[in-house]
This record gives sequence, structure tokens and C-alpha cells, in this order.
Amino acid sequence: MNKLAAIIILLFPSSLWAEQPKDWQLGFQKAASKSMEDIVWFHDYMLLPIITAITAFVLFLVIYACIRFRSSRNPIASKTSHNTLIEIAWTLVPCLILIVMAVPSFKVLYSQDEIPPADVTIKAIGYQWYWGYEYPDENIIFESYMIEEKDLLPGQPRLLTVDNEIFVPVDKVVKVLITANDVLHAWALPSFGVKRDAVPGRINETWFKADRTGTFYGQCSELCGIKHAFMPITVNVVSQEEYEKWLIEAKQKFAKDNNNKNMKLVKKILEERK
Ligand SMILES: [Cu+2]
Repeated sequence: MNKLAAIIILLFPSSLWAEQPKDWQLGFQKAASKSMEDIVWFHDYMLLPIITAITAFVLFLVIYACIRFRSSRNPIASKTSHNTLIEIAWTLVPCLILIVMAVPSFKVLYSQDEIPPADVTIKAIGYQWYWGYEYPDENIIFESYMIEEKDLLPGQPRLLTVDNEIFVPVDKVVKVLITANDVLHAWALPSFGVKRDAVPGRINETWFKADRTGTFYGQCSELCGIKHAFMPITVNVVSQEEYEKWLIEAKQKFAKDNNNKNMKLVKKILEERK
């Protein structure tokens, strides 16, 4: 029974995993957006069969050549060095394989690149070592730090839980503006098929449309220093009503003006100290 379960898991890895990485995971996390579904399809039904076929074919050729052309059977070695037909074939066939792969690959790439009119815009700013978030249209700004292992509540995943999570509505286009304030970071969320570099002095953009509710985890994906592994990303996908409820709370808790007021206060205190 256990063996059967193991075989099933090996055969269908991407369909079983939820929104966070699991021990001994094979394959992708479960897709939660059209664009990740396209990526999973491209990997499972295009790349994997092609890679398997090429590997099996090359293995067959190597074994065949070892047996058929072994020295005991061919005491006098052949001096053949050219075969026009084979040379044309082994140039053309890989070209055709590349063209066949390129068509769906570019389709996925362009669908990710063209951002539809956004319902929600989020700005993610990478810092050493946490993420800052801004909802520019809502006047919300906050910081999102990882929760240390000793402070985790039961059920909260290690190295993935943050203090302030992002909330987005389900089935809505979320545009993410991504930048950094010190070094290169990357904002990545596997279930949405999203990964973009956060570059200081430059704004990259991407988008996703989550097709189900839940909590989704990602991590910084650009080696950015000693605590690179400790700046996770948590996105709560909720219904429109819950999102609006959160907005009301967040506008009070994370109001941008308050933040500026706090900054003014800090500056005033610092000046007084001088
Ligand atoms: Cu980083």
C-alpha cells in the first residue's frame, strides 16, 4: 500500500502539493493561477516527454554502439568519418524540436508579460532583509518581517510566516510593482507562476490572478546577503468582501500619512538631540 502511494506520488507530483513546499517534494506546487497552469502544462506535457524521449534514444544509441561495434567483433576498425544524410538529420531534428518547444514557450512568456487592466496594484520593495509593501491606490504602506521559529504559533510554517501579510481579492488581476532599496532581491510566488527581480532604482512589473482563496507562500529568489533565506512572502487570497474588510482595518493600521507623521516625529527628536 505504501509502495503504491509512493508510486502515485512520483507519477503525479504537481497535483498533490498545496501552497507551500513539502518535505521530499517533487515537481511544482499546485497552480493557483492560469499562468502557473500554463507553466505546469508546458513542463508536464511538453518538456518532460521530450527530455525523456531524447535521453532514452541517446541511451539506446550508446548501448547499441557498445555492443554492435565492440572490438572483439570488429578487429579492424572502420575509418568512416562522414555521412551526409546523418549529419543533415542530426542538425535538422534538434532545430525542429526547438521550434516545437518555442511556440508554447513564447505564448506563456507573452501572456505573463502583457499586464491586463489591474484591479489591485501592489508595490513590493526588497530590503536587507524583509519586504516592504505599498498599496499606492489605498494609501497603505507596511513592512513584512519573517516570524522567528521560537515565536511561531501552531500550524504556522517555519521560515515562511510573516508578521504582516498581503491581502488580495480572488479572481482579480493584481499588478505587482517590484523594486529594491539596497541590493538585488526577487519577488517570487511559485503557485502564481510569478518571479521578478527587484532592482534598486528600477521598477519591474508583473501580475497574477489567483483562482482560489488560501494562503500562498513565496521567498526572495535572488541571493541578497546573509539573511536571504529569511525574507519570505505571504499572500492571503480572500473574497472581495473580506478584502474590503481588511482594507478598512489596514487603512487605519498602515496609513501612509501616519507613517510620514512618524518620520517627522523621528526627525524632530533627532534634531532636538543635536
Ligand atoms: Cu532578498
